Amino acid sequence: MTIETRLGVCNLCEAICGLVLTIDTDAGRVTGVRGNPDDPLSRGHICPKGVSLADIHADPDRLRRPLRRVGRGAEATWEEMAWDDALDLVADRLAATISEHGADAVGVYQGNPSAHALGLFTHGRPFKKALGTRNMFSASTVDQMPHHVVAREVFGHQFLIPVPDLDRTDLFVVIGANPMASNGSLMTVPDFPGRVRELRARGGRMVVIDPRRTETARIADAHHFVRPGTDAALLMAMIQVLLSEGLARPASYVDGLDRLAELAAPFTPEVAAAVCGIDAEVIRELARDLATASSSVVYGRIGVSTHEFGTLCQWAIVVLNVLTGHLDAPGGAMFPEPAIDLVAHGLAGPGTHGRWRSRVRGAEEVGGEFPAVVMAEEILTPGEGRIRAMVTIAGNPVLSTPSGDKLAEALDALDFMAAIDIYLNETTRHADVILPTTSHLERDHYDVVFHAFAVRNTARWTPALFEPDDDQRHDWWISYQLAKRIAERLGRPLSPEAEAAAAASPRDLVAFMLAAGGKVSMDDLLAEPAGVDLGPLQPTLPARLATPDKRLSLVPEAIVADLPRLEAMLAAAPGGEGLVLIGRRHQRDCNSWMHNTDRLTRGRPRHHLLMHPDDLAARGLPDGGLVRVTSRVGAVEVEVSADADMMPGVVSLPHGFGHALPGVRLRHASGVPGVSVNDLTDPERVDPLSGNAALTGLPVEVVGVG
Ligand SMILES: Nc1nc2c(c(=O)[nH]1)N[C@H]1C(S)=C(S)[C@@H](COP(=O)(O)OP(=O)(O)OC[C@H]3O[C@@H](n4cnc5c(=O)[nH]c(N)nc54)[C@H](O)[C@@H]3O)O[C@H]1N2
Ligand SMILES: Nc1nc2c(c(=O)[nH]1)N[C@H]1C(S)=C(S)[C@@H](COP(=O)(O)OP(=O)(O)OC[C@H]3O[C@@H](n4cnc5c(=O)[nH]c(N)nc54)[C@H](O)[C@@H]3O)O[C@H]1N2
Ligand code: SF4
Ligand SMILES: [Mo]
Repeated sequence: MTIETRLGVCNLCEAICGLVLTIDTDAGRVTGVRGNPDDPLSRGHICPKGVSLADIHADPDRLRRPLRRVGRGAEATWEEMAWDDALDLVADRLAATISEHGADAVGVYQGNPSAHALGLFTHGRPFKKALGTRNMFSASTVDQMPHHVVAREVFGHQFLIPVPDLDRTDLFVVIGANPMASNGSLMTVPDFPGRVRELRARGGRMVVIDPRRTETARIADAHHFVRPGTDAALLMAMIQVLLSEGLARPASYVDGLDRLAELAAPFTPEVAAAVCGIDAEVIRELARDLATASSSVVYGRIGVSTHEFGTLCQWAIVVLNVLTGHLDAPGGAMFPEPAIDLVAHGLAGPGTHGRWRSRVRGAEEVGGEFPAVVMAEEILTPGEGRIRAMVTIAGNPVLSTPSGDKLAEALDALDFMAAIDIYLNETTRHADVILPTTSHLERDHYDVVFHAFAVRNTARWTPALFEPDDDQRHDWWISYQLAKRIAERLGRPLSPEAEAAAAASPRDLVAFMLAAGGKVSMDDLLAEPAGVDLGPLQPTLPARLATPDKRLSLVPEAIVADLPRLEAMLAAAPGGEGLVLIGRRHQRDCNSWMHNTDRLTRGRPRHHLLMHPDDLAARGLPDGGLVRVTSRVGAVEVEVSADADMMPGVVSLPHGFGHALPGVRLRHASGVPGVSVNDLTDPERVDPLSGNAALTGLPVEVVGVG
């Protein structure tokens, strides 16, 4: 047995931890995984998921060769195919669909791991271009689309998103995020627990606003329960306090203060308190603390993005950081300067909105895509322009998008479906062909996406640890092959330039983009495999603003036009008797997949509905009993657990469960497949400005079963 030590990377979540792996090179097996203490960003951090990269690598259920489905549903069987045959079949069917029904008859859904896989990032475009469809969807509209809308409207570019300068802040206010479980999002922050310890050691404070006393709330200096869905009122009230008390000190390049004061005036702390459940005095104090701390930053994530007022919330968060004077200042909200800067190099456009509308409900295009919530209706509603073929790329929308059960039915109504995925699961089982990519330890990695959201500027190149088998293929090669074969069939072959770019390896493209950035070269990265430290975040405004006049408007019309809807919500005063449902994440879950590794699934089941003991008692429900949870669109039966950490009136189910489907080969160590919360979430509930699904704050009823 030859044991070698090599450096690797975990790209399962946004923390992008550097790893040290020991490998039995004869057996092609990982014998140990730990955090790399020399990594300038992750500093030795690792979580249980990082260790389980070894399980994914060894998993016999991970797909390595293309599969073709024979039969449907419970009767389906799967046959392996040769790559050429599989690629030709997919290209034939997609090209035929386009020729017969037009480009929009093909829909594409890109899932979360597309943002984490270098090859899908570097080579995704030619494939999508070859298809030419407007029916693009992604996990972004069940996640972070409000951030992009706000970035585009306020900073002039959809990817200019400031992150908390966590390592230097004195006051960190977390609204609707649980980085102790998630390891941070739109805030690449490996070792969140260690960084919070340091924050507190230097006398700083963390305040959490969340309808659940989360793992993050438990280590905070203060936690306030907020009624789900009402944060926009809370945030507006904090803005109102800063402006009415003369505490605002925005930078000289900021416009719109007077208009903002007018708009914020009705949202007094008393008005907000009545709906959000946080005392008016607490709201005032928090606003004052933000303004008077030597540095402070407000940060909000899934709990205020997947929200009926997602864009208003993310806008108000930016506005608060501007008003306190801590946007673009050390310890505030700052813009990372990645070695590959998609914004500076024009590699990504500034963002678009409303160029076209979806066929059935007329939802606006945002950033080149439609809301994921319209997928099922676009497949099922007859007529010109119906989606007849789908491609999913590293996504599991049956479990991750609203009314996933209905989407599953819709997928069966397609003429053809292909999935680029490493597992047979709830979504890919509907595909006619599954094209599996090499997986995490078998491919090179540079994090083009998440260095751009990191709390420290670093860069790192990580070569593949294992050679793939002869019959495996990289994601970028698959994308390129599909692009080429479809383009040929449609009689418009790729141009020589496009062909050259698409045929270049991700490594070549990274080297090229690094050279364009001029901060660090591929050679520098090869010489320092643990990662190159480019230092703490630096002020970059107004130079880096992408607005035409290099000024920042606090009151973009496209966003403030939504304030009357917020006022209407306040007037309707939610918060009656009914229960509302929120989600949750656990450190050992990874959205909807990885529930087949023993390491991550053993121990207490994590899929239960959590409910405050008083709410259980009021309904005469026993702790641990089976309950039926019903929403406007669906119902699930699941065990309920009493949990005093829940805000009364609020219940919680995690997403990504509900694997009990015929034909899906999953080994559940816990033996419990759980239920899918997205059989309850409602595709009609969206944040209208971004098209993002409003997953949180869903009205539900809970009754006992049996
Ligand atoms: N109710 C509710 N729903 C939610 C959320 C919530 O908080 N509550 N969160 C939302 C969020 S933030 C997100 S990002 C979405 C995620 O939604 P999705 O991206 O649709 O779902 P994932 O569970 O991430 O599915 C990832 C898929 O990619 C495959 N995969 C994994 N690694 C690779 C790879 O390297 N290459 C390829 N080709 N495939 C790979 C897996 O097998 C799996 O099929 O879910 C959203 N849904
Ligand atoms: N272990 C693990 N890590 C992950 C993931 C995973 O599935 N598992 N997924 C990754 C992905 S794709 C993402 S996008 C990130 C997400 O990262 P986070 O946003 O940090 O993750 P969540 O745990 O969903 O945190 C959302 C919080 O919002 C709260 N909340 C719900 N509704 C409301 C509301 O109306 N108002 C307020 N103020 N709070 C509310 C919830 O109680 C919850 O604590 O995590 C990433 N990291
Ligand atoms: S926090 Fe865990 S899952 Fe996220 S990158 Fe680090 S090891 Fe991987
Ligand atoms: Mo996400």
